[in-house]
Amino acid sequence: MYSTLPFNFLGIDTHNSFEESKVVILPVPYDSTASFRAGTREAPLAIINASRQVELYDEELETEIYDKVGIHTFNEVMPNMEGPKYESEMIRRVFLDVLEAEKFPVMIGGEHSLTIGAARAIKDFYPEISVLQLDAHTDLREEYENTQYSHACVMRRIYDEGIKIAQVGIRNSSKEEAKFIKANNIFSVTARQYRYGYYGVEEIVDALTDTVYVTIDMDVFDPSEVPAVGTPEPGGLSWYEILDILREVTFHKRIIGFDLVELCPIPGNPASDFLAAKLIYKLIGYCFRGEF
Ligand SMILES: [Mn+2]
Repeated sequence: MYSTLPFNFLGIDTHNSFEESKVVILPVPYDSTASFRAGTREAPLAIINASRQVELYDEELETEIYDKVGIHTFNEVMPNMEGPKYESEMIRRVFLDVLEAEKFPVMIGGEHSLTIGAARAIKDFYPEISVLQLDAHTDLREEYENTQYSHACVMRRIYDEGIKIAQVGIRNSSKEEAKFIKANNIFSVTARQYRYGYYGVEEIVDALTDTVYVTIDMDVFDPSEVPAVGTPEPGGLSWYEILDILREVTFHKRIIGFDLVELCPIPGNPASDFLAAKLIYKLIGYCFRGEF
């Protein structure tokens, strides 16, 4: 005897159709501009694989989240080989379709440049959107390695759209980026400032508009918890610190979608993949808990 689980996020065989789901998972296996360890294109598959081991009952929210909201998994979005500019335009159109259908998009990257397309689509629907970025890097470069669409430029492109941004977990920034942050008064909190209490969740909430998109670069976590990233920076935030931020922000703001990017799976070491899968499920639960 053997049993099979459907190959979707969580391996669920009910509450998974597009029609009955509020949440749509968008796996985007794309990396082209990674600067250190490549391989984020492997992440969507690894995370979906790991998600099939995630317990459906959430011990904190005391419910089976999927059963309340419905979670539909899209087929992988085929990469556009013309380059990250074209890829982000394609992601913009995918997001427009999902938002048009009044669904809640959850993108699994892939590299961080994908978020440019997501933010542009979201701004069409929600002009007053702000973006909460959990990341080790500021990603505010004007250009990197001859492209304005590098993972290192993602937040600069989003800022250029006139979208308010707030970043937390930072511990790596170029001199130019640091200047840009000061000159434009951008809310940018380092991991150290957060860990030692110079800034708390309250300030993060205050820095955002009422409608928020969240982008999680997995290198925001400490490499002891998430070693599987392209650029493992020491001194990252912990599972519980990240959950505290997300719990509070979702409590006070309306989240209209999120992405999780830059996981770079290490074969034979599924801990990071599993953490990513569980984080996605938790955050879906936080975003919808008011409706349970
Ligand atoms: Mn990033």
